[in-house]
Amino acid sequence: MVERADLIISAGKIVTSTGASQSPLTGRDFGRVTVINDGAVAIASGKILAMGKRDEVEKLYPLEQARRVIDAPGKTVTPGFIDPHTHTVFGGSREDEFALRISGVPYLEILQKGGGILDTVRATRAMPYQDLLEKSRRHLDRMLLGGTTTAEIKSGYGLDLETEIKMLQVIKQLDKEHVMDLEPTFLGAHAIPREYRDRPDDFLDFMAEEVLPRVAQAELAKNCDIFCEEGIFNIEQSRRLLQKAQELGFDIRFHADEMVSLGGAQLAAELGARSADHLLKISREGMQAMAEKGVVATLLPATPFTLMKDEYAPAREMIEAGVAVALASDFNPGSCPTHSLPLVMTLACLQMKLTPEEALNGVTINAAHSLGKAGEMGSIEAGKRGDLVIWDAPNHRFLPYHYGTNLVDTVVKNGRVVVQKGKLKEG
Ligand code: IZC
Ligand code: ZN
Repeated sequence: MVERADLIISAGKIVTSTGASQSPLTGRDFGRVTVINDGAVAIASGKILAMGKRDEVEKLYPLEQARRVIDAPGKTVTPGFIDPHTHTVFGGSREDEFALRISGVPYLEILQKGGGILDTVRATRAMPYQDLLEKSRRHLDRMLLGGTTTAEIKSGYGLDLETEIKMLQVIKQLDKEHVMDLEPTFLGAHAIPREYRDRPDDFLDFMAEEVLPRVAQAELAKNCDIFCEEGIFNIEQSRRLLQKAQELGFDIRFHADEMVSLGGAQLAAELGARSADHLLKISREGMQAMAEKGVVATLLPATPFTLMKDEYAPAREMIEAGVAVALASDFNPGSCPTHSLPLVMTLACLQMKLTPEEALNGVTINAAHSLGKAGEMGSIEAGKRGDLVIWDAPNHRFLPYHYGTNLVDTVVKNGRVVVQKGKLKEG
């Protein structure tokens, strides 16, 4: 019996990784994509039934039987983009800090003086639940309009029990209400709040012994993160919190070796973390350790761009060393206020010398691996979720090349058209 498709999309080009759902793409394979000219994708019950040449797909799933057909000649279809590192839930905004940084004040100095993250902590603590929910929903809408169909979101602007839980509840509610899939991460150890300024170890004990178990018990987060950085939390403190999190069943992913080479990459390998993120200052040993243990390096090039750095993560060296590289936005109100993964692709190409194919795999299949979700998303293959983007672009290289303009035409999430002609579809 011929199964009926709910949706058939045909397009000038379909571009996706194939056969990489078991383990992330590394080395030369990281630059490989399958390009199908005059291709089609058939979707039913939210899942991909088939992808291939248009005539072959249409033979299996006749057009006249499909509930809906979208024909996009001259356009390019990719998997829905996946953003595996964001801080999307927060109160307030920090454009004054932006101006300060332009005048030469460093990011960490602003934080040490009680601004930066601590400024957002004040605003997030003060913001009622419903307002925080609506503000975060608007950010998700903007991500979706830019082609992001799944995002990880961290807590970390509460730094107290009540507000950390409030943030995680917002993420949980948005995961239910918003069309995007959301992956919650507990980042209670994001900074040291003023009330613990001279007692960082007491703060860490509080997070590890009181807050973390409550989060686990309420099943409010799947992952645990920490800002492992000079002047924030050191390697010993990070190991202590992350080990405790593992005992409680959390997956580990954390901010590592961003500004100072502390050995965060080695710690990620030692603990068997799913991902270590940023890594501008990763050492050779760190790369080898991560490659051996299969820890994904989630790189965030829009952050050094925003912080006006001359240095980016040594992506080419990591790829040569066999490390799996994924890309993410780091969307947050301070060090990276962009929602745009296409912009991240551009920066990955221009500043870290990724090829456009590597950049595409970085925001799709390897991003899915960074979240442990590659079995269900990250490529256009039968059985995976029907998460696709139709780009107003003649090919995939156009995406990082033609930057600063939103090229999204249509977004399909779980088989449903949710963005049409660049606009959100209501309801
Ligand atoms: O709000 O500045 N780096 N955390 C670690 C951030 C940047 C977010 C922020
Ligand atoms: Zn971050």
